[in-house]
Order: sequence, then C-alpha cells, then structure tokens
Amino acid sequence: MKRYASTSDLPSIAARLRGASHITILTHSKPDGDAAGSLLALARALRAIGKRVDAFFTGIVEANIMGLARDGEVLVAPAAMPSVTTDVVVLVDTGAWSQVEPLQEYLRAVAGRVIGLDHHARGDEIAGDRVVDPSLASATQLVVKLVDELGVPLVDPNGTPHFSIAEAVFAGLATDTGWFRFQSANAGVYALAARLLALGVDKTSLYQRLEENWRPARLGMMARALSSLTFHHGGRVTMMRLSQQDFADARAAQDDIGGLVNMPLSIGTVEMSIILTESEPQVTKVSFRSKPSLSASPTIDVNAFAARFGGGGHTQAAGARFKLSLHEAQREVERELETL
Ligand SMILES: [Mn+2]
Repeated sequence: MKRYASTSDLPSIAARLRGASHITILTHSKPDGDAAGSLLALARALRAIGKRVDAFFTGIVEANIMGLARDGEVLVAPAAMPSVTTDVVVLVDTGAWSQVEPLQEYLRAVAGRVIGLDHHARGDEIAGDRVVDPSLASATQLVVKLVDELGVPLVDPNGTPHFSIAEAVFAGLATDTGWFRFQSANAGVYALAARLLALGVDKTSLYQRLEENWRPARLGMMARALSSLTFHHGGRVTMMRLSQQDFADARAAQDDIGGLVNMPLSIGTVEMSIILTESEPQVTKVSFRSKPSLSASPTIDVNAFAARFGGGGHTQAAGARFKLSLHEAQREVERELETL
C-alpha cells in the first residue's frame, strides 16, 4: 500500500476548480455531518462562482443529514448517478475504496480527474491530486481553507446564514468533534467555530435538527442495544449487538441507530465501546468508539483496532464491515479483544 498523504496543495486545487466548468462532488457512503457538511460547503462555494455542480450522497442518508441540504441540492446514488462527462470529480471526507462502494465503477471510469480532500489517516489511490491532513478535526476545516482560497464569502451578503457555506462547515466541525468534546477539538477548531458563529450560524437550531430530531423507533433500538450490552477487559470495553430481528421488532430502520455506540462511554470505567449491527443477512457492521482514560493508560486507538478487520477511521471513532453473521462477527471481534 502506498503512503496515503497529500500529492497536491490547496492553491493548485483551487486553480484546477477555477478552470473547470462542470464539477461533481462525492463523499463516503452513509454520510455523517462532516461528509455532508464538506460536500455542501464546497458545492455552495463552487455554485457561487458560476460552476455547474452535481453533488451526490450514497447509501443510507439519515433524514437529519438530508435536512442540511435544500430540496434538490444533492442527489442520492445509485438511484441517480453522476455523469462521466464531468470535468472534475471532488471526493471529500474519504479516500477509501471501501467507503465508496456504490461509486467504485464510476470513480474508475473518471480516474485521473478525481481530486481528494480528506482528514483520515488511511486511504487508497482514488484521487491523483489530493490534500490529506489528519491533524484536522473535520474535513470541513480543510474545505473552508479551499473556499477561502477561492475567495467566496462563507455567508452570501444577500442571503441568510441558514443553508450557507458557514452552516455546512459548522455542521461538520461540530459533529466530527462530538460537539467540541473530543481531543481533536483544539484551539483551531474553537477559533473556526467562533468565526462561523460571528457570521450568524445558529448552533442551537443546528443541534436540534441534527441531534434531537430522531424518530420514536430510536428509543426502541436504544433499549434493545442496552439490553444486549456485555462488559469485557474488567469493564474497560463494552459490546452491544443489534440483529435484524431487533430492527423488525422495534419497527426501526438502519438510519434510526446513528450514534448509539456512544452510550456506554458515559460509564466511568468504559474506555472503548463496540456495537455490532446486522445490516442485512450475512453482513455485520461494527462501530468502535473510545475515550481518553482517566488513569495513565493511553487512549485506545480504535482506528488501529478497526484496521485489524480491514476497517478504519480516527483514533476515537472507527468502523469495519464483515461479510459474516452477527454471531460470527462477534466471535472475530472478541478474539482480537483478547490481544488488545
Ligand atoms: Mn470527517
């Protein structure tokens, strides 16, 4: 595997975008607040300078995430597919083939025209020209630098902060830092947040729309996840399981369970939380979260742990996918936990 690092810089990428007339923007499947925020912020900036922009989400899109976009601002693949005649494709908040599965064939067809903007430590050779900065807490922190380079204001002087570039940037910044709690939320993050709030971003409304806007079925899944909880490693690690039967019983969908993995981290002894979700028969998705230990031991690196299963992410938030039943996937994870 080649080293996943920058091959370009923001001024060069800004020049390439200025020279293009038709730009397609993509992000990872099942977009989170940062994926959606990065895609929307860049789409808004490029449209503001007169570019034709096609933007696509893929996979499950939670209603809360879709609510960040205006009607028609983003299409969803593979129901709608991007055009191969585009001048440039920008892939934001990922560089990993495993995270863009429904778009793999498309991305191979436009190879050579793909630009990457990412803050993950691991990725593949999808984008020839890319800027990768794992020191950033969110991909929107990188996108905002590109928007500044393009000279586009973060709030349209004739518009409102709602549905602005600033709001999209804030959404990514807030969600990827757990609303400014994670270690990644450093002075630079707070400084950018202050700049965005000064432009009029309504953080209270954004919080409600993103975090307090779930369907009742979420509570049923929360109850089922908690009743499946087991402790490991003397209480340092927890594991929860959600089966296809749980989804049926709670009348819930895949987009009702986002973030449930964080619940056990509210317990003092717990440094790592794992949730296994049977998303379809013989497919189990696993999410890993960790928090700093109050003792001297270092924070469990869930990016490294997920990599043991071909997954990845960040130090404190990562995921992996198994083509195994819930039970088999659980055994795989438990085996690796023994050597944690
Ligand atoms: Mn991100």
